[in-house]
Amino acid sequence: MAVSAGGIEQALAASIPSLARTPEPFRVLDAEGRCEGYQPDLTDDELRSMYRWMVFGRQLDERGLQLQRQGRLGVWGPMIGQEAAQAGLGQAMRPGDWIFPSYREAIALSMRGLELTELFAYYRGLYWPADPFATGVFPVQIVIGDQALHAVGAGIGFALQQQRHVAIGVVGDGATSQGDFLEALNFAGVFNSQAVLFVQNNHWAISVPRTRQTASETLAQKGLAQGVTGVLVDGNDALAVYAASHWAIERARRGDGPALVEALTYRVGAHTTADDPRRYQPPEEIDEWRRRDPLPRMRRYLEERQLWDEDAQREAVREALARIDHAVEEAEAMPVPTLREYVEVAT
Ligand SMILES: Cc1ncc(C[n+]2csc(CCOP(=O)(O)OP(=O)(O)O)c2C)c(N)n1
Repeated sequence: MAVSAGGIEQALAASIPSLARTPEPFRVLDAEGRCEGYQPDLTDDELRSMYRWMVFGRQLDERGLQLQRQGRLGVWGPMIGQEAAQAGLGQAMRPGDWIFPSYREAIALSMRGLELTELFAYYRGLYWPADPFATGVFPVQIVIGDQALHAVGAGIGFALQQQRHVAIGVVGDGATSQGDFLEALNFAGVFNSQAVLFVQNNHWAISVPRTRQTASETLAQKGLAQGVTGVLVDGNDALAVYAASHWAIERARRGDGPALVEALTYRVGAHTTADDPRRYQPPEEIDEWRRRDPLPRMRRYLEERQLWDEDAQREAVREALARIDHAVEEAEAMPVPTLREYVEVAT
């Protein structure tokens, strides 16, 4: 049954007080992709576009791994299994918002306007050619958790300048144990930063499982002690992630406070191409999460609403591969910069 636009967010807002405190995440789609009661506040085109980005991410991962194995990329950090978390977040951001990412957010960054050529150039060991002020996409952060500080600082800047933009810092579960992340949360609360910290809880920080990472029952509740609203959401449910992110981002934009969104998902692939997860990840755990694959879940929802079919799927894959091939070609044609050029870019 279709309910009024924004129905999901009303339901979400009603459950906010408990969402950081219980281990039960906010969810819109059931495991079969059925929508439980309300329809999202998104047009048919937006829904299709979100899913196309998820398909793009899946193709990009496959190609990224191949390119690294062929020696054409230095490293690749797969995001397989985390596509819904990223597409939901990317869809909720607006032009003028800034994103401070880790190394596992290619879908969200592409949705915000980062050219894939620029990402490939970076992973080929060139510099970061993208202008963050043109797209709002800041360079990939390798130092775990630092980007939380940058996002919160930018969010304080937006507030001071009375600009209605929001800064989003994206980190993994492991990053939430870092001092930088916890200090960022504290500053966010004290200075009412127009920031949202978005945690992709993929259950592993390389070989350290979530259970050994922190005794906190949820990561979202880490915000509560700092006066930062926490929201726990099913990260494999693109519609729920969109609703939670949109709610948090629009609230921060109004100056009503920062938020910490925890998207519960799973790292189905390796940490990076330099890792062998077979040495530590239980195969039955991977199998269990493979069954919760966010792509078929979203696809079934779209098919049920007659917004998707086999032809659309074929076209989405074709479009993704064309985009990727074009970017590979462009990145491989980029000259290796001289030392002087490196220094000029860095300063
Ligand atoms: C300050 C710091 N310490 C350690 C590392 C090495 N390192 C790289 S990735 C990683 C795990 C991060 O896990 P998580 O935050 O959960 O993100 P994920 O890789 O799972 O997306 C670590 C410890 C680093 N890059 N920076």
